[in-house]
Amino acid sequence: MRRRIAEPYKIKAVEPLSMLSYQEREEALKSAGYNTFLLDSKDVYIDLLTDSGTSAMSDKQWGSLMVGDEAYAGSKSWYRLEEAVREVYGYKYVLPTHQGRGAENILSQLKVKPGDYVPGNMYFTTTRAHQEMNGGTFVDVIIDEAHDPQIEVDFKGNVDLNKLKSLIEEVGAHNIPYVCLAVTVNMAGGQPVSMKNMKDVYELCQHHGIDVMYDATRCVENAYFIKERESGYSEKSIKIILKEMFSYSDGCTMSGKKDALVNIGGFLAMNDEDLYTRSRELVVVYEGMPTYGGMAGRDMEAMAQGIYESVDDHYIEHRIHQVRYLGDQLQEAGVPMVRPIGGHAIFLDAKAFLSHLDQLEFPAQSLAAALYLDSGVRAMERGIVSAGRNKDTGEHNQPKLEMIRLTIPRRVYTNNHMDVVADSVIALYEKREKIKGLQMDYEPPTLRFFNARFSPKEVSLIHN
Ligand code: PLI
Repeated sequence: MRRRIAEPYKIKAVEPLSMLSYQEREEALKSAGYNTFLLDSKDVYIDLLTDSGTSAMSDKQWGSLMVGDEAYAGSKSWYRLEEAVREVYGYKYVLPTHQGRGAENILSQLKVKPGDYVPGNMYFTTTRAHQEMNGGTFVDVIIDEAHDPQIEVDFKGNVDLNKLKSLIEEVGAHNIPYVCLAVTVNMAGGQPVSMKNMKDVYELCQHHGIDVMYDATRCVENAYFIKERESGYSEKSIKIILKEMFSYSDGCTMSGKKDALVNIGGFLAMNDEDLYTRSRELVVVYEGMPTYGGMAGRDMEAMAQGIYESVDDHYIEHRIHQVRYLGDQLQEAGVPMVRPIGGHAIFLDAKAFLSHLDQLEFPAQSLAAALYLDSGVRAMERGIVSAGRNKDTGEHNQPKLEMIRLTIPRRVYTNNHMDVVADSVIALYEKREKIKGLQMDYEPPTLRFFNARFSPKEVSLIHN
């Protein structure tokens, strides 16, 4: 008999949820222009917009806030955070930043120059933006399978070594400041990279004198997939696996808002002393003193504690299994989604779900709106709206992947909440042809997905 995995914590403080009626949700959706980014949190029942900064802190983390040292310089809390990063991640030098993109800014400014190429296993929006703002060109070197939602591959986040080798041959190693390796890959559906692939990438890069910098944002989730799927790791602890992962890199950027179990914070870490010295100078310009970097002392205390808790084997086992618990129910009901199920979210394939809609009727936006209307669950559009317009032609970019992301915050919801989400998605899938398309009434010039407004193309979004 398969044994179930329950939450490895009990609940000490509760936060009541809003439970609006269908009519109230209809009103809220209308005033938000059918865009889930514009909904007020007070109108949302189960919030799966993002796993970023939405984690629940533990009693120890809340307790640690009281011992936060708010000194402007040389805060004790900074030294505790530095020690936690050194111990768990293994890098020699650490600098605090207000969140992940703060670290990306400093790294890109120091390493990327005009004409450079930055290979990566798919991109993340802010990471690529910083590389491009410094004159670099991002080059996707992820395996082809990552772009196909249906192909089942254990390590769909892996780098295709042949793509990387060809790029090095084509542009020369001196034009590649570093390889940016994300563990796991958010935009591919939270897909992991294997230890072997990390090692191979590192060896190839060392041979050519190219640095490997990880985007470590969801590194603990990646470590769990290695434990589960890669031979030789099933008996090893997450802490040991993580240390080995980082040994195949020269540094990392980190958004503490995900795997470090805090609501704000990040860091930049590296082994090279010269890069550290130069980064310290930019931290002062953009983030604050190198002993707080945009965080309050109490934030640093909470992150130090969160880093230790994140490598607890029971915590991460439940985390991955909770995402899978939701995904498995949807998969059994035949709901189309990115496979295999990744670490932090379920990505529904809105193109297949609402196959009667044209991509120009915004299927993912419509599905996210319909889900909110049906049950108050908030998801995020990752399709044609997020992809924006072509700079030259002004036409909509029509991405292959038209998805909504059901992102599971860490330690926040129980499996009963996952059941409610599954019931709603399945109910919508059963009456999918009744869900109609949207038209865009207001389109902001940049990052339109945040503020765009829509309305149903027909009388109502769902024809009940
Ligand atoms: O939001 P930041 O600045 O702390 O982190 C930026 C960032 C970097 N890398 C990756 C892989 C991310 O997923 C990421 C932020 N992700 C957000 C906000 C998300 O909703 O997925």
